[in-house]
Amino acid sequence: MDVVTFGETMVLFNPDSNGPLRYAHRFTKSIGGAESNVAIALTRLGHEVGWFSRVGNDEFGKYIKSVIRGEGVDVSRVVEDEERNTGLIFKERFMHTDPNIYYYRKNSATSFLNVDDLDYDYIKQSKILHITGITLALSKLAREAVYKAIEIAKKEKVLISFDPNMRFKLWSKEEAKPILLDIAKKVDIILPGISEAEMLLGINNPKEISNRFLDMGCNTVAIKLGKEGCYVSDKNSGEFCDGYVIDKFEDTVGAGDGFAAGFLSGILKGLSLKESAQMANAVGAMATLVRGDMEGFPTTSQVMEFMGKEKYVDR
Ligand code: KDG
Repeated sequence: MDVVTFGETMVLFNPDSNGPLRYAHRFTKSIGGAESNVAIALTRLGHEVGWFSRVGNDEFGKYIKSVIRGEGVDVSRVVEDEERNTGLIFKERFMHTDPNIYYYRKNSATSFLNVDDLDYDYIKQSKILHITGITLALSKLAREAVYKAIEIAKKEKVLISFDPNMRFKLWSKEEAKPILLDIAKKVDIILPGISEAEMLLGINNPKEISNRFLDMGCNTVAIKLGKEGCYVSDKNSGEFCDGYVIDKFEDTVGAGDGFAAGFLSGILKGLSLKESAQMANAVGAMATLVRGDMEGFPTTSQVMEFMGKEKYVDR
């Protein structure tokens, strides 16, 4: 397995029309979850990926498993909870801004994800363990599971990648900050957005942010700068990498996960830091071209074409 990741995936109801949710009558059903988004994106890029979670033993839990399995991600370690329901997520769309997100995930099955749901050998045999701050925010149990997974990965020399993925609807800045900083000290690769990094460190200069994370013990830092691209660094180098200009995007949710997948894919394929950053920017940008959190992730040849590195023959 190239990457193992875990966290909450919810059934996502995306209204077919714009405007306040109370006036939306038709919805497109899909799934949303930062970690499964990364898993799906990596699979499209040709990697072997495992995702696990605790879902309800209900129709929605079965739907999530079947969608993610259908994408080619291994879901063999997903636990079905007999007592709690699968979480739900609704979007509310407006033309001029990012969608509003409404969660129905309090006390969901995944918030009962716990250390007993971790399969030691499953984590051990992967090259990268990818975790996000969302799982840390779900509950004390889920947080303990993240700490345990990190412990396993460190013991078995599995690289750990971490996207802080701040979700202020799940926890406050005061609660999140010490925990996210503590995790940042334990991981190899950190992929914060610039505003998340600013929230964590109180500085907004990408080079300084990056140095701080490197000093904490991270080996690789990729700071997402939105349409400006990213700043990537390791102990030997640091550079800005331009983003792709998207004139008309459909849905920005999932772009950060596409970025993470593109970056990890680059690392797994042995690309340079700069090339991995370009791949990350491209996959992140392409995620915004399609409505839905994971539908827009490209295959390798699609992303190559987008980056101008391969010619697509359409007929
Ligand atoms: O990163 C995108 C995810 O945030 C989205 O797909 C849903 O996991 C989700 C969340 O908690 O918001």
